[in-house]
Amino acid sequence: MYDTSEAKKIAEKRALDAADQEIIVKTIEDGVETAWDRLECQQPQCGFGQLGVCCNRCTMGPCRIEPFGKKPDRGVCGATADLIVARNMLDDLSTGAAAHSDHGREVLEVLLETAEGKSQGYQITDEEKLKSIAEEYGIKTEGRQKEAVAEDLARAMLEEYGTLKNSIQLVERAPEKTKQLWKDAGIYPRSVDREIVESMHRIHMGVGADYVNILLHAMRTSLSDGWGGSMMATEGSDILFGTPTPVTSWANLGTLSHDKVNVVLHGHNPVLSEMIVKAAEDPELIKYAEEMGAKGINLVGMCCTGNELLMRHGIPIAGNMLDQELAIATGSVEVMVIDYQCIFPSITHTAGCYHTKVISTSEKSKVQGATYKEFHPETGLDTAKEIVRAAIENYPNRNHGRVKIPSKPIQLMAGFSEEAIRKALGGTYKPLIDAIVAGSIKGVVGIVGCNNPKIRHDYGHITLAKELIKRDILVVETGCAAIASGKAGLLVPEAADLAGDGLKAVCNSLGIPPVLHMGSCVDCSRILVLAAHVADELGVGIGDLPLGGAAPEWYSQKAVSIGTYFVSSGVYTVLGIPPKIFGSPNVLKLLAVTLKDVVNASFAVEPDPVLAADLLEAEIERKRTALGI
Ligand code: XCC
Repeated sequence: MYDTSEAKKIAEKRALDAADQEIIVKTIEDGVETAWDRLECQQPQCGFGQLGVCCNRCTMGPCRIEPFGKKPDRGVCGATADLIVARNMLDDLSTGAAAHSDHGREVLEVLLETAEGKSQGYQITDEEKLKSIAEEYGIKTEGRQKEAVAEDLARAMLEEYGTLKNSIQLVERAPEKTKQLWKDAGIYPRSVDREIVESMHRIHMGVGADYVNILLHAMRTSLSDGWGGSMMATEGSDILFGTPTPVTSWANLGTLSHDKVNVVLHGHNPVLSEMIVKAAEDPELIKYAEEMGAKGINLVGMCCTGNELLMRHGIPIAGNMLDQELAIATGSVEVMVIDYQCIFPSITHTAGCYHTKVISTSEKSKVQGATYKEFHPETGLDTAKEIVRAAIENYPNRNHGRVKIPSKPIQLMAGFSEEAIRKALGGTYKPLIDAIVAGSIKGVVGIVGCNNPKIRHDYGHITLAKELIKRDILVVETGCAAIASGKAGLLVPEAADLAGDGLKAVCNSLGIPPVLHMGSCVDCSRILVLAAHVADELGVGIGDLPLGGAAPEWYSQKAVSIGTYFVSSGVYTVLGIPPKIFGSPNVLKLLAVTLKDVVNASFAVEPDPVLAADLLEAEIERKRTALGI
């Protein structure tokens, strides 16, 4: 057991944010295990695994390759380090692509059921977007009911998952030059499910034994995610729930309430949580909460479900990935609703230390110890009301003596969809392009991805974002990176004071923050669309633009897919956590060097965020010079 000053020192090492530190101290005092404790218990982590040279695919193994040039240099089947590393990477990437794309499929299924009049509580909110995407798909819109158009569109988009036409419609949004590069390299994506299934085939023993060929398929699979499954998740959600527009709200664990029923919405897919937002406005349920002694119902988001609700409704966001256990440890959460992805399997163990109930809602994502309330669109609103009722009924079980909630939530601005950014610029990207040409904005970097207890919570995101804006580089963000910036106060127009003179002047004239929150992780597709529009206006490929990407604290297979579709689309991307590829110098060289000749972008690994900013700035300068600006 630690005394309080020791606990504070530990908390400072673990997290950057003061509100997080306060609750980390509480976890230590309460004896509640967190990811940081589990990481310590895992030390030393397996070196073979970290280098990616461990193969556990078949029962001739598991095998591992000696990384320093000695024996064994092949697995039992004969696979080399190059092959093992490449197959492992394709496996990780395809898992991530599958997660994004399957989420997209579920959104489209709700769109279809809504169009057919079978869902409960849903409606088509953004008719303009419905119409414009339907037109992209060649669906007739004139004189037709929105439901009829939506039905055709949902079917056409669902068909993309296994389409026989060997192309995905939304991929057409990429600039001509970029698409030609993909065709020349043989990585033009053919369908969403096909690339993922083929990945599983290719990593079977005795199929692909050429690491280059395997990595090319990894690029194709990632493109089917970014320009396919993820983009469909974003667009389908916008049609159903509205395309985000700028909104102000609050972030950090201080968004939890002392006297209201706290419901935390955690995961990725907004289809159920959208109904919970409706349910929480039900006067009968609000009255019920008051009868149970609370002052109302307080919804807060977490991770990307939180981002979806923040972007569209301004629901406050309690935190990012490493905050999930901390939220529960405040002792104030009646219910944590989980859908899927990035939910610690131990979450019910954490909840068991307090009165919190975990309610799982997806058949794919059941968790032992959680209450399971299966979600179906036909009964979406009823299920949502049941969940809110369960939270209200748990309020009397809150032990107020064990509650600690940080006092100061931080204000933020979110809702910067691609459409909203374009509108803020006056309807065209010309002002942004002019600012880039004039050098007042040097370029744009997308900071995306997760938290990872291997790096001080939010330190990588915040240090990099501050460093870039100081250098007049506009930052756009999604996922846990964006939440980190919210907590750190970078998502408000006043944060422009931290930017260089050029960027500061642009932000002040538009009234926007220097770091723009563009949404959840599937909304990295919004960044692609933005890049495509700018490239089209200039008549170049995405790879020609002064853009960069970064994932300073990534942990997830989904981030492998995002990073790879960024690079494949032409965006140089710096990773703060080394990927599991260092056991193969050939794979490393291909990803960090050779790819530049193929797509004019590559990966880099740099754990120090200040040095990462140097790399990104140098690459932005390289592209500016090539453009003659
Ligand atoms: Fe998950 Fe999307 Fe990563 Fe955050 S950023 S830890 S993947 S919640 Ni998506």
